[in-house]
Amino acid sequence: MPEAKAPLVGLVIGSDSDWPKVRAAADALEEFGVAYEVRVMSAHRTPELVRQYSTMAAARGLKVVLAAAGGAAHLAGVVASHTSLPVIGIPVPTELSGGLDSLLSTAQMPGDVPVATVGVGGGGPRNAGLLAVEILALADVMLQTKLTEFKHKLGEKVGAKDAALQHALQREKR
Ligand code: RP5
Repeated sequence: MPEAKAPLVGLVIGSDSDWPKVRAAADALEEFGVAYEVRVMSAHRTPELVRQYSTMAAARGLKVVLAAAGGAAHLAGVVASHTSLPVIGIPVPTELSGGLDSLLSTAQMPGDVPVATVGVGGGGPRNAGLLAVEILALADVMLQTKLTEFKHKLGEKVGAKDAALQHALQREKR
């Protein structure tokens, strides 16, 4: 059996209930072959664990931390308070205005403690994974090449959609 690669990205989630809502972040990392780990820990329920994990993250070889939480979502901010690694916050949708609480509590950090926050729901979690890939690609030529191909394919997909729409519109006119 091949040895598992050491994780470069840590994805921490406030609860196991967050996993289905944010696993697109992990899927994006998989797509680019980036090694990652997923851990459940809570800024409120297990504050000491969050402190230990964040403090040790860089020494363990992690390069980026993704932190997903919902409601009073302090997880990303607390992680960022204990590490100088880039932290990407993923606000998890809730019943309060679709997750406005999560969005604001993740994004509205005070100065000096940055958390790069992605959108709540929709493409947000996937973008968090992709942003982590882009950060890693700064020092990884293989990842840069994969990202270039990825962007190229995006362009092709949009081009195909445009062509299909033009075709459909022409048919409607006939
Ligand atoms: C937050 O509380 C978690 O990130 C989750 O979004 C929310 C609810 O957690 P559970 O009660 O489902 O464990 O800390």
